[in-house]
Amino acid sequence: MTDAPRTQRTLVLVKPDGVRRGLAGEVLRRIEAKGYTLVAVELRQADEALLTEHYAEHAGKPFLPPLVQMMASGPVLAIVAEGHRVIEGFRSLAGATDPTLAQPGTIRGDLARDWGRPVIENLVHGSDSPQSAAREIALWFPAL
Ligand code: DAT
Ligand code: MG
Repeated sequence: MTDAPRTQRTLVLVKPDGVRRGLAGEVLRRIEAKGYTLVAVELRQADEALLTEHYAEHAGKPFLPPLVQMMASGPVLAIVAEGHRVIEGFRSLAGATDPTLAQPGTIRGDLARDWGRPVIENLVHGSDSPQSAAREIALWFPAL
């Protein structure tokens, strides 16, 4: 099974909370089980500069400093996945940002919860548009 030629790529991150809890493999499993292709997979310790750039859209928001701190608290599994409509497809697999409200059946709905900390810990990041995906893939995997 292969995709039509004009396919799409997205950046997925298993955040440090997911890696710490041993859920990196479960996220990869769900991406593969859905039928998307893995293009790159790398365990990485991100620094503040990369994370501030990654979350540039959230500059000035009160949750940005704790978010960057949490994202730098341990390694992340950085993934590029490919397939027709994979950007919205992975967002759908991930579920809503707030893990308390994320639907059961989604990664966040099944596996994440709100711990009452300053930043929401919700296991995964997924690019939210073709523009974000291109920017984020260039940032995390400049060789691609
Ligand atoms: P998403 O990761 O669903 O694209 P986002 O881009 O709006 O969500 O926010 C990035 C991350 O920041 C999100 O995954 C969890 C955290 N976050 C978002 N809104 C928050 C808030 N109001 N308080 C605390 N953390 C928040
Ligand atoms: Mg986002």
